[in-house]
Amino acid sequence: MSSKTILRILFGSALVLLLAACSSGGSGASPTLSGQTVNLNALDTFRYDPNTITAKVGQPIHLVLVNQGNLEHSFVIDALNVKLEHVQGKATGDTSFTPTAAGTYVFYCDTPGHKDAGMTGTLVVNP
Ligand SMILES: [Cu+2]
Repeated sequence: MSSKTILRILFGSALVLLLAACSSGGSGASPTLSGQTVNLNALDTFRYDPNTITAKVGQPIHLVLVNQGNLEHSFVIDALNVKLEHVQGKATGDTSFTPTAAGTYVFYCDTPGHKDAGMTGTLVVNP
């Protein structure tokens, strides 16, 4: 093995270690909360069931949208950049997100006309 090769190997593993250190280092402060899975039914009557979700700041939410109808539905929270679109009739889609600030957030279906027809709900994030 030439010394050049050894150097290359050393440099390579240093880089890997650096990357590992970067990706495992979180931003710190927030306590680790166990996540919750929320099953939300989307209905062709332009309703979600349930239409209220309760969570805590820093608690990961795994949202499962179960489309019980035949129309395409979606789940969008603009303020949290959550967008789960094009869930076809009788299909299921899912997304995960973690609210970082307490508050009340509106979620809605962005299939044209559905929000106006009342397809909205509320996510309550407690401190
Ligand atoms: Cu919809």
